[in-house]
Formats: sequence, C-alpha cells, structure tokens
Amino acid sequence: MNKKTSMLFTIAAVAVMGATLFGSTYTNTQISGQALDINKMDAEVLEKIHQMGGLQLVMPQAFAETDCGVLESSGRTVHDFQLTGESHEMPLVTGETYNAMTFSGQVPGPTLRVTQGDVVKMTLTIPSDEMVGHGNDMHASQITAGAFESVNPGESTSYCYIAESAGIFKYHCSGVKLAAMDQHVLSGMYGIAIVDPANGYKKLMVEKTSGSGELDRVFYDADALEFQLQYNQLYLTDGNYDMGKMMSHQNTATVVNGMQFGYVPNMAHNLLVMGDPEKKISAVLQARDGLDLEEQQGQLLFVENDQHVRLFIENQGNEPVFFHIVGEILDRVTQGNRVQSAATETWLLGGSQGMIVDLVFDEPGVYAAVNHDYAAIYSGAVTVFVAGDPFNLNPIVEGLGMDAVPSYAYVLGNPSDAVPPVGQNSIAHPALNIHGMYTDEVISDLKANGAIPLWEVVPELAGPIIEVMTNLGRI
Ligand SMILES: [Cu+2]
Repeated sequence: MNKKTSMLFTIAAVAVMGATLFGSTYTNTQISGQALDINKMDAEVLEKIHQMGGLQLVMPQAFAETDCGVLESSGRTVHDFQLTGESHEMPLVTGETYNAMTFSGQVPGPTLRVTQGDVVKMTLTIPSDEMVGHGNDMHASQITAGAFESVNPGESTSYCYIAESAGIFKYHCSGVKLAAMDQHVLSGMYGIAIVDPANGYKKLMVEKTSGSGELDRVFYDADALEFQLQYNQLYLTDGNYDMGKMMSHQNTATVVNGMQFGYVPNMAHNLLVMGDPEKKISAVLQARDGLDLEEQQGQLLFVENDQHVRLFIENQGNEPVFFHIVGEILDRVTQGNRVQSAATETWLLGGSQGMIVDLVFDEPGVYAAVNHDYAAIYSGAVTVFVAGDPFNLNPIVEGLGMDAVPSYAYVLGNPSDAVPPVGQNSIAHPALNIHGMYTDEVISDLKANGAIPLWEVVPELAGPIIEVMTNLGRI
C-alpha cells in the first residue's frame, strides 16, 4: 500500500466509524454508496473532495520532521537520551518498601537537559525480564501521540524530535497502550526535560529598598546555582499501587523527588549544630535520621547568600502544588520562556505543570520550601534550604584545616537527586552527595562520577570534628 492509498484508507475508515457512531443519520450503505469507494479512489476524487471544501490533505510536509535519520544529519546538536523501564522494590520512610516502577533504576528518572532547537533521540528499552511493557510520553516534544506507543519486554524503540520550546517539561510512562498509565506514573515512572532558551537565561532583577526607603534594583547575572524539585504522591495499600485511593484523591504520601521528607537534617547536622548527633535540630521533621539509611538519609540544600538560585519545579502528581518558601519571596516565576510573576509569595502548579523560580536568599538562615497545602506538608513536602553560615560553623571548618566557606555545600555537597545536569547558565555545585531513590547500580555509577557517599565519609570525620568542637568550647 503506498502512502496515498494508505491515507485514503484511513479516511474511509473514519467515515465508516462516523457512520457507526451516528447510525441514525448515516448508514454504512449510504456512505459507501456515495463517494468513498476505496477501489475507485484516485486523484480526481481527491480533487472533488477538496473542492467540496471540507477536506484537504497536506502530507507530509506540514508535519514536524521526526525522522531520526533526517534529524540526526540535520546539523543540529543531537542528544541520545536512553532510558530503560524497570520495576524495583523501593524503600519508604516507614522502613517498609513498595513496588516501584522506574526509568533507569531511579525515581524520578534521569533529567534530560538540552538547548532549544536541539534534537532529542529518545530510546526506551524494556529488559526481557520486565513483566509489562512501558512507553514514554515526553511533553517537550510536539509529535504524534503514536510515538509514545508502549514497548514490549525484550524490545527497544526510538523516536526523535526537535525541542522547539524552552522550559521545563514532564516526561512519563504512557502505560501499556495507555492502560495502567496512572499506576506506572504514580509508582515512579516520571522525570523532566529542561530545555534551555536558545539565547540563554535572563538576568535576574530584584527590587530592594535602601535605608531611606527608596527603591533599588539589583541585577544578578544569568548564571545561577540550580536545583530540581519534582512533586508527586504515592497511593499505596500494602506496598502496591491502589487505584481506588488515587480515584478518590486519598494519597498515602507526598513525595519530593520520589521521597517523603527527603531534605531534612540528619545526625551529622545534629552534631555540627547541636553538638550531639542524638540531639535533633527538628524533632518533628527528622524522619530520615541515621547513617544506616545511607542514600535515603535526609540531606539539606545549601546555597550562598546573595547568590542567584534557579529552581526547576514540576508537578508530576495528581494534586495541586502551592509552591512557597517559608521566609522567602519568589523573585521571579517563569513558565515556558515567559515571566509570569515577580516578587510573589506562592505560585500554583496544576498537574503536569512546571515553572522556573529564580531567587536570591539575602539573609543567612534556614528556609523550608513547601507545598503550602497542610496535608502535603505533613505528609512529606518539606525541603530545607540553608543559606550561608547561619550556625557559625566556619570556625569548625577552619579548625579542620579548610578555608571558611560561603555555603555548607563546600563541605557536605548538595544532594545528587536535587541537582539537574549542567546547562548553559549553570554555576557548578562545589560537590554532590549521593541522595535519592536509586538502585545499587545507580549509586555505584554516581560514586564513579565523584558523588560523595556521606554515610561512609561522615563517620571517618566524626573524631576530628568532635576534637575541633571541643577545642572551640562548643561541646
Ligand atoms: Cu510503565
């Protein structure tokens, strides 16, 4: 069947389907008895239909180019984005586990970062021992939904597209021919693509007032220290996805980057701040306290004061996100490549909506990013930022033989799952520590790439830290 005949066949099929749906008006016989006799279809008939005014076939030039061969040799930068669809048991904050579905052994899946106009070649492979098929719907693409067709176990499929629009975009499993898509996404098969604007990010303007009350405009360079935060929920019964709970919006956990209460203090922070690893900084929040939790242990997000910080935030879930940072104002909110707001307290993200928040933490301190829905806060949506040196830890840092630091990231690193790949206006993080919903394989890859397993390093440093703190009279 050549292309033209195939297209006509589709028209005939649609016409017949229409006849079935609206059987009282048109009958199958009427339709086939009029013009759509596929055997008699030729250019003349096409022209007749065209002249009738209702139907015009424009194939295929009007469609976006998606042919991988053509796009790969188009001269554009090509990103080979390879994912595998894998089911794994993953830990919960309660110490129990749940049956997770992942892209490449992590929740959320790996972040793709490209520049507007680049070509993405997405390849999804499903290992042969996986029980079900999976697909990948990338919201950064503008191509036919047919490309997101599920891939069977033991098979691999690719599709290509040009990332035409800048912004942050969800990607997610499309289930098995759409069936159980909710289960797959809410069990962990989601991630983001960051498409940097072709001309880079804009400078950040922050309005302040001088001592006399006059308005000052402070400009920060486009380069920023960047983080990614993805909000979602779990709907579980005995460690398995519970569709009934999802349908009634009764989630069992609110997760940020796949984890409940993932970014909270742990015993190392207790020691440094309170002088005792057992004395909790926050009795309420420290659900992930303990070296034995390894990469699941709570970690904090460290930034400098007066530093341009850029947050990529996506609502992957089924509930709204009212994004707010306790003690801060969101200096700029961008969606796509358009500024939506400046100096705003909270910004609302519906399901499958993302935004870029630019801000500067002026004062040394502790700031909690929350979903300002109290149910979400108390079920896991608390992410603690520490700006500058609010606990006067630099004397301890210097006592350990290091230079004073502008943020604790220079000592402890920032959590690997909260840091996106480097883009064209990224300030490099001083170090990364291993933190996230990862399989052992992902953890060893991170180690090989230089991320620090703090659960191994901190016990070795505990002795020297206690000695310095004792000498300083802090304990
Ligand atoms: Cu899936």
